[in-house]
Amino acid sequence: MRISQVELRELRMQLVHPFETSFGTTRERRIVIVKVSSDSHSGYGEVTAGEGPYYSHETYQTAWHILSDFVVPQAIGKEFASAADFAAVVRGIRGHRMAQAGMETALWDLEAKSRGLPLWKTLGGTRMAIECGVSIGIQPAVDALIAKIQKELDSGYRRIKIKIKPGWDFNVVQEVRRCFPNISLMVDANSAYTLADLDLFRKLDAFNLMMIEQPLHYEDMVDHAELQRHIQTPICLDESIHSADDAAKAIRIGACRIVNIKLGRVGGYREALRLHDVCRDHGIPVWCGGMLESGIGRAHNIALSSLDNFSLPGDVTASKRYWARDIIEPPVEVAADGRIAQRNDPGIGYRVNEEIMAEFTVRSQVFAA
Ligand code: OSB
Ligand code: MG
Repeated sequence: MRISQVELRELRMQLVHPFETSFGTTRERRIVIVKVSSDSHSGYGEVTAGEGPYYSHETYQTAWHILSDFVVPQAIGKEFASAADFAAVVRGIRGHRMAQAGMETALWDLEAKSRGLPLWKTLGGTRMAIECGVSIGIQPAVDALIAKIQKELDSGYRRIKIKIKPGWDFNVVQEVRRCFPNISLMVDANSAYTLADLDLFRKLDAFNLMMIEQPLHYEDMVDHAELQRHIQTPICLDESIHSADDAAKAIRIGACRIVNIKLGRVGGYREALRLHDVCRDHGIPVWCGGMLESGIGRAHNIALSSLDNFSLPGDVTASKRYWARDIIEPPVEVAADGRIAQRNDPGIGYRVNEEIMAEFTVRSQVFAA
């Protein structure tokens, strides 16, 4: 496939509910969408960078800069035998993985559509339906959190993840466990703690959590290994893992027992597949993280989650939890058993509604070969 055209769009989309983590609150998303076209087909990708440099150094604006000034010029007009060859073309670009992933994932969609196959099958996936959990942000009060958890359990979700931060941790988890003694429960700290908080994590061992996600610094592995030696609850790394090589090292030093995989954080499918395989080979289960994506990013997460080592429920949920109107058709739906079924249409398997996308677009640019 030869890339004849690339279109970048910046969307502005209002979340149905604000989402609060230890690094801040998001009410409105700015989302960069990448559409790559050959002479016969088009593929779509989503940049998962945030509005500000808080989850990672990237923002939607740095991604626009890196894509429009470097990634697109280096890839346009080129012939790709496979989307896996994209990495070699942009090899010189250091970091900015979310920007790169926007384009890389679009190429995978394009490749699958060119072959007339669903993307999940192109990736080698085997899971026809994926298990879903929810990530619940920090709430104004504990009773609001308890009510939200009940609502998500009633919808069928199979695992509850709650965000924690200093001041919203032990007491909250204790109360949630009191109300829901048997649910699959985990916490995500988004790097809000240090080894000085060891006592807190020791105390959390009492609550039979599935895992504690990214408790310590966003670039650290050494302190996480130290923490893991002192607690029973498995540590799951998110922010600290950018590649298969990172994961191999984290596993070698005992910094985690579970890994969260996000396409954007690792630069796209090629690295996500390698990361998946490294974890599988070491007996480390993985699950698919979420970044408050629109339907396009959501569809990619569903395809990725079809791989065999995605054996834990991911943060991949229904469109309506985030959006009054999504940009794909049909919207992502979760069955009463808490699963999302893979679709068998070519590529990401959902139709992108260009008209709705145009309504949300605040900036666009077309690049022709
Ligand atoms: O750490 O997993 C995270 C959202 C934005 C940035 C980081 C994270 C999250 C989530 C939400 O937890 C996952 C989702 O529902 O999309
Ligand atoms: Mg996380």
